Order: sequence, then C-alpha cells, then structure tokens
Amino acid sequence: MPTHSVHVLNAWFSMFGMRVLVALKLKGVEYEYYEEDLQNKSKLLLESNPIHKKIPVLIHDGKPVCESLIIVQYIDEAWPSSDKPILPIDPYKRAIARFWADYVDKKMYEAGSRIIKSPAGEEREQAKKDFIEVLQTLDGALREVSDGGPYFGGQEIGFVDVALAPFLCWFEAYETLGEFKIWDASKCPHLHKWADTVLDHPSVKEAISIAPPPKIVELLTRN
Ligand SMILES: N[C@@H](CCC(=O)N[C@@H](CS)C(=O)NCC(=O)O)C(=O)O
Ligand SMILES: *[C@@H]1O[C@H](CO)[C@@H](O)[C@H](O)[C@H]1NC(C)=O
Repeated sequence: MPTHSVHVLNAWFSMFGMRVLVALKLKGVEYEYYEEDLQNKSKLLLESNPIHKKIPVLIHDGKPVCESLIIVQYIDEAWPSSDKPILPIDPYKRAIARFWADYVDKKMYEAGSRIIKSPAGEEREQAKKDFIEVLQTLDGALREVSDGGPYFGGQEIGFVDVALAPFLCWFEAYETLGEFKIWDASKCPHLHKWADTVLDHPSVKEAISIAPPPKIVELLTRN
C-alpha cells in the first residue's frame, strides 16, 4: 500500500461508513473507496479489523482505524491544520458532543433496527414509540447545544451532525417498514429543520449520495 494513502473500507448502505466519508469530505481529504461484500469479506477487511470484522475501516498510511466515531475523531486529529474542526475546542463542549454521538449509537440505531426487524404488532409499535422518543430527545438536545445555530455544532457542522446525518438516509426505510410518518409522529420542528439544513451541506450531500433512501428501502424489502 502506498504511503500517505487514505483508504476506506465500507458498504454503501452503512450509516456508520457514511460518517467517515462526511468527515473526510469536511477535511478535504482524498481517499480511495473499497466497497465490501459483507457476505464475503475481503482479506484486507479481516486483517484490518480482526476483532469486529466490520466496516467502516479507515486505513491511513497502512494503519487501520476502526469504529466510526473513533475514526471521525481520528480524522479530526490527524488533519488538524484544517480550519474546520469537527469536535469543539472546549473540553466540556467536546464531552457533550461525544455524549450525544454516543446516544445516537446506543438509542437511535437500536430503536431503528427494531422497527426494521420486528413483525407488525406490539413489538414494532413499541420500537416506533422508542424511535420517536429518541428524536424528541435529540430535538431538545439540538436546542441546547446549537447556541442558536442551525447545527448541533452551532454555526458550523460538528461531531453530532456527522454522527447523526447519515441516519436520515434510513428514515424512508424506517417509515416504509414501520408504516408511519416519522416527522408527523414526532413533531420535532427543530430537528426537522436541522435535517433539511444538514442534507443540504455540500460535504454531507456528496458523501451520502452513495445511499439514496429508495435504494435502502429496496435493499430491505426485496425477497
Ligand atoms: N460500531 C460500529 C458499527 C459498524 C457496523 O455495524 N457495521 C456493519 C455494517 S452497517 C458491519 O460491518 N456488519 C458486518 C458484520 O457484522 O458481519 C461503528 O460505529 O463502526
Ligand atoms: C469472494 O470474494 C473473492 C475476492 O475477494 C472472490 O474471488 C470470490 O469469488 C468471492 N466469492 C463469492 C462467493 O462471491
């Protein structure tokens, strides 16, 4: 592998992988993209992430970094000269940003997965309720941490925005499989406005263009 190289092992539909692509685009870092077949993982993936064997993996100068939120923080630290920090400078604000990104992983991913996997019935209704509650909590968090700006990061896009935005690609799938309308059910005007804004951010737009929502619906509903 050439030196000073940046490789991303990913699967196009992964909200975790998209975080890495958004962060690289924010920093203006060029990368080589490898699409993995998760049914038939490459030797490079198994060697780079022997513990979890999951995408995304960032390989920087031949050295792998795993786990999407850790990768995004690594990118922020490895390309610090950029005038666009992803994490806030202030230690307390950094901790709060990490808290909410972690909340997205623990709560939103989990509730979303239950919507997709549960058969129609009580279990799925509970999953939808939980998902809506997560959105409402994030709506409150946005008002608290955004300092009046359009992003969780304030005037500029930041860590929580990068962590959360890729999930928007999955909303259509949650709605289709859960048979509900997320924004109608949640009534989260701030978060809804945030979603429109963040989807219009050039780095986000470019990075997530690999996962058009209807394509994710198709992936989940075929056969
Ligand atoms: N916590 C991990 C989650 C990554 C993850 O779940 N990746 C999935 C695809 S979305 C994967 O590679 N699954 C393959 C497998 O489990 O075999 C992260 O944030 O990077
Ligand atoms: C698995 O991937 C390897 C290359 O990494 C390829 O040669 C092989 O044909 C693939 N097998 C299947 C069943 O897709």
